[in-house]
Amino acid sequence: MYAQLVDTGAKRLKDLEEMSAEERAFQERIDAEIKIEPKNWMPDGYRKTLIRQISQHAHSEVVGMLPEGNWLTRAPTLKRKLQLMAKIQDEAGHGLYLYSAMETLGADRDEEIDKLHDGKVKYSSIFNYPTLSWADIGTIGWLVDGAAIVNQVPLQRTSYGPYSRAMIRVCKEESFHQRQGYQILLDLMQGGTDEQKAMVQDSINRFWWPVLMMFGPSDADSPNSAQSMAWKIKRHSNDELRQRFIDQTVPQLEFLGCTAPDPDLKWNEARGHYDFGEIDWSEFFDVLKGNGPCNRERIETRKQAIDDGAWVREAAKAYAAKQRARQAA
Ligand code: FAQ
Repeated sequence: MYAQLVDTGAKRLKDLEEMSAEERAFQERIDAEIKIEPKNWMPDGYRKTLIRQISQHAHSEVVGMLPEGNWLTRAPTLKRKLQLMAKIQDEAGHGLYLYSAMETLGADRDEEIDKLHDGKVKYSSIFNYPTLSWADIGTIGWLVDGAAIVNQVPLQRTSYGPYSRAMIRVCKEESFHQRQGYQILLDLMQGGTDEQKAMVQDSINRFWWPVLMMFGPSDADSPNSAQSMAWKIKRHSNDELRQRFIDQTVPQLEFLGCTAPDPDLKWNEARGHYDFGEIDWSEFFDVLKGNGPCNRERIETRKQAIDDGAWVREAAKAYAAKQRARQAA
């Protein structure tokens, strides 16, 4: 089993015999599907990879509140506003579970957030695109949360216990997000004016390709995948999950009565999957470098939120100090 992983990995991974006793016990535990817990011994690389992935994931949840937050004051009805508010609050909660899971690995939350604000670490590329119409709120719920679900369902079985348990809870909430997004689009497509239907199609046209990029670079260009899969942090490759998402999503797209901006998208009977066109990876890497339409605005908004919230943190600290003094007296 382990030998197979070694052979398929892009990086040369060690054989069991080459490992120290600690490393071997660790890998055997992973191979036996026993979760790694915070107090267990783990290789430095495993810890670093998890801190990288979980912190990026947490930052994505938090920055991901901004595109939808843009429409809170303009939601078309009170019901839609409440649903959107609940969804955005869920994303804040996901960020908190994930930062907590990251802290169990010895990382410091404030330091990791500083790295985000200094542009030293990444968050999901998708949140650097603007939300130009109300239909974008439906599209984000349906496609962005939909892609997040496809990526996160296997992460429920990731090898690190706290991350896996956080994902179980997150996935339940993401399902509601996906459905509320799809419902927004269905209502617009089934009961809307021609203008509203055009707004939905325009939104799908803008989000389709960036959503496919969410799964990360193609397998040949994914430096972390081989090791992360050997450690069972990732359970499937980026391309496998991208294909799964497309296969699941196209029937929903057809039911809506919309199309994807991809002339090569078609069912391939022999493969049992949809074929799709070339992704423009230069756009993806450009967004990662900070040159997407909203990168600068997103980070500035997050920094401003930290500054604006300083008085809350100070008040909470003063209150806690007072409580401690009372208890000590
Ligand atoms: N954006 O070697 P790989 C959500 C980076 S869902 C930016 O393949 P890996 C819910 C990658 O970090 C979104 N960077 O890397 C929501 C690496 O750079 P590094 C968050 C990306 O880690 C919905 C480099 O490219 N979900 O927030 C992206 O093995 C609506 C090479 O890539 C997660 O984070 C990208 N799309 O695989 C919230 C899921 N893709 O660090 C609000 C957990 C790749 O070496 C509203 N993460 N990169 O400098 C994962 O599953 C993995 O980290 C992948 C990337 C699959 C994203």
